[in-house]
Amino acid sequence: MLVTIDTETGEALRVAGDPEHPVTRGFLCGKVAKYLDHVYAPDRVLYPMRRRAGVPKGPLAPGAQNAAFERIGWDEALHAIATRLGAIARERGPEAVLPYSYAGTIGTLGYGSMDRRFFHRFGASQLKRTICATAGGEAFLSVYGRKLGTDTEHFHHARLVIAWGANIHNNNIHLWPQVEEARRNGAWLVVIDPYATRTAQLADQHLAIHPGTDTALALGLMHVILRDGLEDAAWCEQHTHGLAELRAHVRSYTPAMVEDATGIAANLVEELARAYATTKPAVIRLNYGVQRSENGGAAARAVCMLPALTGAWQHLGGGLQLSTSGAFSFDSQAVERPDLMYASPLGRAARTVNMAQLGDALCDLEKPAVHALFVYNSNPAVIAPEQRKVLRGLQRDDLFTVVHEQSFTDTCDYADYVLPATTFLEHVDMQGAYGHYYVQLSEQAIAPVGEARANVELFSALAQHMGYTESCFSDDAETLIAQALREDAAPEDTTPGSVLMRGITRATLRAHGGSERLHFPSEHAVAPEPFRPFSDGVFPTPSGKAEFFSEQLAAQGQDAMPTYHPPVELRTRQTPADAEGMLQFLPRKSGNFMNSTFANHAAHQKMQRETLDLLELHAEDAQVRGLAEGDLAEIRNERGALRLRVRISRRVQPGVASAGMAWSKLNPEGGKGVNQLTSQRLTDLGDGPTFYSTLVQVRRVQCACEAETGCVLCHVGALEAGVSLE
Ligand SMILES: Nc1nc2c(c(=O)[nH]1)N[C@H]1C(S)=C(S)[C@@H](COP(=O)(O)OP(=O)(O)OC[C@H]3O[C@@H](n4cnc5c(=O)[nH]c(N)nc54)[C@H](O)[C@@H]3O)O[C@H]1N2
Ligand SMILES: Nc1nc2c(c(=O)[nH]1)N[C@H]1C(S)=C(S)[C@@H](COP(=O)(O)OP(=O)(O)OC[C@H]3O[C@@H](n4cnc5c(=O)[nH]c(N)nc54)[C@H](O)[C@@H]3O)O[C@H]1N2
Ligand SMILES: [Mo]
Repeated sequence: MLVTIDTETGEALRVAGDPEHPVTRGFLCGKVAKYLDHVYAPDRVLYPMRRRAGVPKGPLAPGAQNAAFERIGWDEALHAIATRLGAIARERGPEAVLPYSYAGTIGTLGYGSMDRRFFHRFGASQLKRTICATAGGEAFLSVYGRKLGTDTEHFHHARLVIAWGANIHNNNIHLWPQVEEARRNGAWLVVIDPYATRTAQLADQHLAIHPGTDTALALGLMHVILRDGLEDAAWCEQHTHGLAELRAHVRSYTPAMVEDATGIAANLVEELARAYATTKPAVIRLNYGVQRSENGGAAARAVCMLPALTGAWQHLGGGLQLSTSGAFSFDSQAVERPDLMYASPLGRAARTVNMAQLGDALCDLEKPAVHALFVYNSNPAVIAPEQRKVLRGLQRDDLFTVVHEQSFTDTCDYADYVLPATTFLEHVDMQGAYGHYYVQLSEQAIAPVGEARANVELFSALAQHMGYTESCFSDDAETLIAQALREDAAPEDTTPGSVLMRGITRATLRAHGGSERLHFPSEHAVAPEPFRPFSDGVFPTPSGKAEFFSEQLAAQGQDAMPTYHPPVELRTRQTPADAEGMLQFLPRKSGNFMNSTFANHAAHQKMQRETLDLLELHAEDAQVRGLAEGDLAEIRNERGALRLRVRISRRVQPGVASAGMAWSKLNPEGGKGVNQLTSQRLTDLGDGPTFYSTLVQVRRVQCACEAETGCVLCHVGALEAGVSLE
């Protein structure tokens, strides 16, 4: 990204894509093109703020934060926070403190560096960061051993592109020009998604699969491929493990069985299998949508196996991309210093708490209970599953909550202290990637807005207030970057994984304008440029081959081969023709927000207006419930409830309803979002969340004063009080 600065005021005037960058190629996605709306937002957190005495925790109307919080100085804030954390550690043990962070920034330093050092040294509970990608990640690793994927820059070579649970046009826009180029050269684009995303609408074919049934489809494709002898037998023989077992395993996954499970017609399953196995190069863009359901690990695993069966990795532009993150090997031990846990008062590795079960952690955890929550890079009041329980936890009077933020988010509404964070324009950081193969250095472009401080500075300063004397707490961002890059390592250093980044330093990055391609030298196991991951048939798995059959997973009590289990939600589903029947709910990301980020900006809301605060329902499901376009519907299950206006939509299939993520406090009901409905159940692999395995009831609700005001607010609270709405 290029930032234009006003040389007189030092303010950023404009942001634009870098035309020199081979992946972004001069354009930004719609939401980031408006990034300055975020940097200079009227509700930007500018100063440290302390909750005023007596003001209860809970949703604040936009702009009301000054009534609830008072401005204080940084020193005062840090002193008070350090004192309180210290007292909690003494009284309850340091594990009573829980950090909560995710990917507000994916800068190497901002995501995890000084913060980790701080919490390790403190002895705080460790956060298991599962909220996004662990099920798919484990699935991929079980088959291939390392997260590498088809290079984004090579997708244009493909002649068949399958977007599998991947909303490329919304969520991964910089891949789109590659897909378009491939199509101009005759490629066919197939989208497998229960929802007719923009990507699906623009595709050559959309297979609207029933949610949570991808395992059956992937195994069915393998059934046809093996039945018809379309696998790459020589490649499989040499480079895969467990083909005989797989052959026997997929025998029952006939196209008819697959049709029954997935809703995709048997002849389309046959066609896709043949096209996939015979078109070269064929590439799958698997994204994380597939693994956000209870059997998402098995599903992702089965999909990942397809290119091993057809040998698609051999062809430039063929293969599969889930993530490229395994190519980056920053020195996380040096940057995060997990060894500091042994210097903490705890003197051992602290317990881990799964971030996908924050509600349970705040409400049920004992020995010790969580008494302090330190939030940064995340908005858990919105993005974590089972929102009602999360909010019940955040509301606890005896929970001390600190939030380091750029915007006054829903989570800030529950904080005792809110601290101002810089945006990535205001600090230096370094990025790896999960969609391409460049290491990037992002320079500081403008001075911090207000009194904002970067994550590194915050935790460094807090460490001083805690009295930590280790010199690592004084490292600045430049030093941390040098450590992450192993600038001091000997040239012959061959630490596993460090090979692709050898020779990349701050100096070389800066000489390359901040973005440098990983080095794919020919003398190493990974193939030389043009980089075709796994084309050499070398896999860092237990068998050294791509694994259809995993002894390792079997030893952990998992299925040795991915097996289709109908989702619990699906098993209990009644016929959609029944007004009381349950619908499968897809609480999806919004194309113009970044998870919940940007949801507070008018320009972003305007771009999102097609689905913002709307429930998308198929006409059949609406009709049996007496719902028409614009009606107020209540979506509920045993975990929570939410009211949204109905949008009759052909984007969803019968039996499926969809709504998007946004800031909950901006919802007309105030403080409720789509995660009211989601559960803390974890995925089969990787202990991830199961957002897309959610069953709901939908019914019409009448608002007594509707004629006058169209108000939904008059019923807020009625639900909780058990008052009938009719
Ligand atoms: N605009 C925008 N871009 C983003 C984000 C954002 O919030 N907004 N978030 C970023 C983040 S954090 C991530 S992890 C990536 C994620 O990128 P994606 O994985 O593309 O994201 P999702 O939208 O979660 O899921 C993709 C699709 O999976 C579909 N899906 C749901 N259930 C199933 C199923 O059972 N089977 C199949 N086949 N498909 C299913 C959904 O309808 C959705 O369209 O995007 C990143 N990019
Ligand atoms: N229903 C449903 N829930 C979901 C998902 C879904 O698809 N559906 N997606 C899940 C996924 S894939 C993900 S990754 C998670 C994302 O969950 P989060 O990582 O919590 O994502 P955001 O909502 O973007 O919140 C990030 C916050 O970090 C702040 N921030 C940005 N940069 C910095 C910084 O440098 N320092 C500090 N201190 N703060 C910063 C931003 O202002 C923002 O408020 O949500 C998950 N939740
Ligand atoms: Mo994510």
